Amino acid sequence: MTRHGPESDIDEADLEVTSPATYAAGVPAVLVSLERAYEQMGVTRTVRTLTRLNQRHGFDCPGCAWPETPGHRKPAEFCENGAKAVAEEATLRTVTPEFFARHSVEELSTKTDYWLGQQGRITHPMVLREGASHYEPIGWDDAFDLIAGQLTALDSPDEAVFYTSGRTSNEAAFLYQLMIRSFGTNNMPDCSNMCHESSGTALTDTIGIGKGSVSVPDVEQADLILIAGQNPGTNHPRMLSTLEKAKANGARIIAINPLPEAGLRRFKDPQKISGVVGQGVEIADEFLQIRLGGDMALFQGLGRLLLEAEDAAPGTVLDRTFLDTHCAGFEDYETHIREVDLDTVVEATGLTLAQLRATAADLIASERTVICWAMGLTQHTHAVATISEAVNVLLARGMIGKPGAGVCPVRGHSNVQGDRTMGIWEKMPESFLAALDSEFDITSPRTHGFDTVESIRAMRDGRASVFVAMGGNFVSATPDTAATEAALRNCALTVQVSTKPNRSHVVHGTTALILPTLGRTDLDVQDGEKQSVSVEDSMSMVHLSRGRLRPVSEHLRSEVDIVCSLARTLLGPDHPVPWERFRENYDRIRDAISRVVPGFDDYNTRVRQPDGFPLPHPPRDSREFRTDTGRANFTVSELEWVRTPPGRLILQTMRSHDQYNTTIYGLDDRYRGVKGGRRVVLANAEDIVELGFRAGDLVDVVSEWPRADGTVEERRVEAFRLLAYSTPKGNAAAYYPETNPLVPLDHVAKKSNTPASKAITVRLEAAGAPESGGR
Ligand SMILES: Nc1nc2c(c(=O)[nH]1)N[C@H]1C(S)=C(S)[C@@H](COP(=O)(O)OP(=O)(O)OC[C@H]3O[C@@H](n4cnc5c(=O)[nH]c(N)nc54)[C@H](O)[C@@H]3O)O[C@H]1N2
Ligand SMILES: Nc1nc2c(c(=O)[nH]1)N[C@H]1C(S)=C(S)[C@@H](COP(=O)(O)OP(=O)(O)OC[C@H]3O[C@@H](n4cnc5c(=O)[nH]c(N)nc54)[C@H](O)[C@@H]3O)O[C@H]1N2
Ligand SMILES: [Mo]
Repeated sequence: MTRHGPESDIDEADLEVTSPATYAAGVPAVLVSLERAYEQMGVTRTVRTLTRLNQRHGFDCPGCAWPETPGHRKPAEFCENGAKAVAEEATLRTVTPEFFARHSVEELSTKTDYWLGQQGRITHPMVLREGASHYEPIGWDDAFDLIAGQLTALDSPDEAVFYTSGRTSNEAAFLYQLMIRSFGTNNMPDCSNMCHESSGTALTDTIGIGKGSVSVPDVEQADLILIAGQNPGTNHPRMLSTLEKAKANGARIIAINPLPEAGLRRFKDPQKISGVVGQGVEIADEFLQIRLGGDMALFQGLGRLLLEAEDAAPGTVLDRTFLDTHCAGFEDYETHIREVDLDTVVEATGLTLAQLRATAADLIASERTVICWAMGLTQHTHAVATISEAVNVLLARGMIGKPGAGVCPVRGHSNVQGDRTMGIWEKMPESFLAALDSEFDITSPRTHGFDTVESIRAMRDGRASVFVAMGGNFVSATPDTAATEAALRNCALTVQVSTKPNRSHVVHGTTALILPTLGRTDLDVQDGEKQSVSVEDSMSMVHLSRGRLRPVSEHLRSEVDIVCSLARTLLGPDHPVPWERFRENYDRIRDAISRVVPGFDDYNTRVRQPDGFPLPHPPRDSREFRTDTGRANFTVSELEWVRTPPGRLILQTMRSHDQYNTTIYGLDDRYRGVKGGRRVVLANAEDIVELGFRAGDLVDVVSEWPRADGTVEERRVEAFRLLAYSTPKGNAAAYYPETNPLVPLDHVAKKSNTPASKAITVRLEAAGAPESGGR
């Protein structure tokens, strides 16, 4: 089998393993953020950016989607990883036409995403012409002509695919989907397909809206907070401050995770003296070290224990008034959940009956419960059912639509939720399309488009041949790297609107374009006027973001500009949408949005209020549930969980502390004690011995995927260091994107089609055998 993908980052001699940290943030976090910032931006730019981060009149952090605390903001409302994200974007390093002249695409394709990203910001639009070995500069107008020419030559608009990553502003996203629908397709895959699609699907079916129902003050007031399948210390560090406040108010916090993540154990707020010298705060009161994919069983088991407690003390556990007034399907749920076998729950979760009973008791004692979750719940084949079971438990106790209680899917990209609100979705509802059509006098296509996995299949099979990406790194972020790379190479044209080089520039179609764009931190001036954009956070708050930094190159264009200019070329001068007027002044885009998207009335005025404004959320605001039954729906699902076949492990693919998705900041995972390398597999010490290895061994990881005909499809990554780590038996963990070659394209969540990246069946083989190509 041939080695796949770029060379390894690891210099083996550098890989160092220490015991995992027991606290998050604190002094090392401050030092790391300043160090990274100075290194990339220099002192002046560092001061200018970090003091503007998440401030009113400043820019929204391009890190995660956790909201700013409303009302008062600390002078430094950011975290270590937010500062790293900013440093990456505001870097003074540049990737110029000379860079592309020096390095052939073939050479660049041997580099890792880490190396590529570290080169800096792209300064000029670049083209790779058919058969050429190097990217060369191209004028903006020529680039738009090239794209428009290829798009209009297609037999059908449905042969084009338009991807969106989740940093794109509301204004750019709205115009982008408007251009795509005007062109005639709904092929709009986005990063959300790989992220919280399972949450959106489950929540829309159960409570009638695919967004979280709590605000920051709700979390702060909760009695009980369950945090399942989420690593906030690394991925949402500002959430720890909210949790710390909740704790100070008396909240009990239960972490549900196969790994003892540092941020969930102890948090030192670097902005408080106590955080510097003290021991920090124990965030989690209880840690349920659950087996991968065991959460559905957990919530079903908890449901059964709640019903039993209600039997023992009728009228004390279930919220009968809420059930009678607002819910549908409780009787079916009750019948089904009474049959749940607790022994199976114990086996599926790896938890003890005592832990289950204690958690049920906590749920019963709490008058205000919040359940938070992220990728540990959404990236499983039974993710939608799992999240629906979490909702069942909350509904039974009346925990939606009252202060201090509710569902809290914690979003990833800073505007991934806003992009959806703006219409970036392959299956927007008729109400949205009708409003769009009447505002602009266009006819949007009604057939659903391709999501991410479907897009890969379509390009692979030749059903789509032009790929345009508004941000992101499709090649590295999507599953089944070999299949995805083949799919993109199969395209006639691939176009990436990007800030920095990544693998999606060097794995390309016959012709390829890189269009360099402004980021959040950059000053955006159109026709002499400074422009602001807006974003929606994980809790449906919309606010303005304005960059201040002088762009590293005069050739960069804003995403809004790129969309408007391309649209004018593609759709012609007579198109009814006033593209040029939109480009000149983003207030005009917001005015149009206010007429199309519900909840945005008076957009331009309200978005200029100090904390922005909240979008309506019927369950949260008035216990109104716009589902098929007009009520909050209980869900009945047959229990599914993940079994480990003999001699195999179930592998989750996750983030280290030193990366932003496919952007790798460095090679250390400080909290987990892994330093100087990313090609590692963390496994239970007993498993390592039972599988015939020793900790420290170099292994190949081979995933196994059963074909319909009974044979097994294999995928392999080579030369990973095997490390003993605290995780349930039968489970293992490794970093994404390096392990994406292992994720089979068809291994997806039911209903949401999200790649099941947290449960891959693998076996380990000794590396180094000549035929395995290991090092
Ligand atoms: N610094 C930084 N911040 C980020 C990102 C980043 O890469 N870097 N990415 C952003 C994005 S797009 C997203 S979506 C979020 C991601 O935020 P997370 O969802 O926190 O990211 P992951 O690293 O995928 O971590 C998944 C967590 O779930 C646990 N887990 C895995 N499987 C299971 C399971 O079956 N059950 C349970 N209970 N737990 C499980 C893992 O051990 C891990 O703690 O972060 C956002 N913020
Ligand atoms: N195995 C596995 N796979 C996963 C996951 C996992 O947990 N495991 N997680 C999934 C998840 S949750 C997500 S969200 C996806 C992430 O998928 P993507 O969103 O596609 O990937 P990113 O790495 O966030 O994209 C980084 C690139 O975006 C560009 N960029 C940065 N800022 C801007 C900007 O302001 N504008 C523009 N136009 N471009 C910009 C830069 O060129 C950078 O290289 O990955 C998914 N893939
Ligand atoms: Mo994400």
